[in-house]
Amino acid sequence: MPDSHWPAGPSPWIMGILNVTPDSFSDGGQYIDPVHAIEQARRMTEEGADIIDIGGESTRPGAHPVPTEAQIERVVPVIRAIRRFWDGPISIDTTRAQAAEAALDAGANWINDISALRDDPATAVLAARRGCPIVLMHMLGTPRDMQSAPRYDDVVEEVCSFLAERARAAEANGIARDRIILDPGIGFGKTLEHNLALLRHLPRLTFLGYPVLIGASRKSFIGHLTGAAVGNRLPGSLAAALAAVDAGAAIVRVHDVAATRQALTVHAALRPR
Ligand code: HH2
Repeated sequence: MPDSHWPAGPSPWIMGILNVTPDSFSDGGQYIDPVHAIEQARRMTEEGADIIDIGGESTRPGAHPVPTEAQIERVVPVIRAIRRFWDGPISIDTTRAQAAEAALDAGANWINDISALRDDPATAVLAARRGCPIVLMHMLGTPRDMQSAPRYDDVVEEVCSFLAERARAAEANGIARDRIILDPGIGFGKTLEHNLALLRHLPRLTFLGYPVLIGASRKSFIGHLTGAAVGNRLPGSLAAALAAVDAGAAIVRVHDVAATRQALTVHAALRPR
């Protein structure tokens, strides 16, 4: 029987980003008005998004936390409106259980927790109770301080061990193994070299046996490699998405859905059969 929590088609899946925030790093303020947010969600579903990821709090380097109530006020009306025209997966990007629960009650059915259940232990209980897919992401520090000289002895090994441990903790809290998605957290407490190592060695993460999500879209490492400003990083974002899919990523989290869909379609057609 099809499970309505997952997209209908096979992976790789495109997760379209909807930041209902005034200050996100690449589209801050564009969708803080619910009318614009709902239009953008509709556009992304028409362009081929498999999942919509809605956040009411920016996690860009240096960002301050947004009170849970404010997150709820931003995302709930938008989720309700999307549910009137779309029945695919809607993910709530939050680390707070109360915001996640309000979003699930409004019609969301995934949780995207960039703290991997460390920020609010109640999120694990909620995810277990609701049986929803949950993204566990690696981050060193917090958005406020994560980019101040991040250090690892072996970034790939440390990120994989951390995520394996968080997946075990999730399962110990009653979250089913087949609901867990892992994400190395590109740009979250990582230098250019750390991000590149994680992307180059992605099979070491997919080897753990969970679906892997990669969020590389428009991120700073593309600017560091190419000099492109944040609004001009689509080519680099597409290259990163294709490389991630080649390395086994099941989900790419992107701002530019139509372009990513086209790139993935051609890329899939060209793969040796
Ligand atoms: N990246 C961002 C936010 N949430 N969630 C997951 N699972 N993986 C990511 O890589 C990820 C994420 C940051 O990007 P964006 O949403 O565009 O910006 P902001 O946090 O400034 O709203």
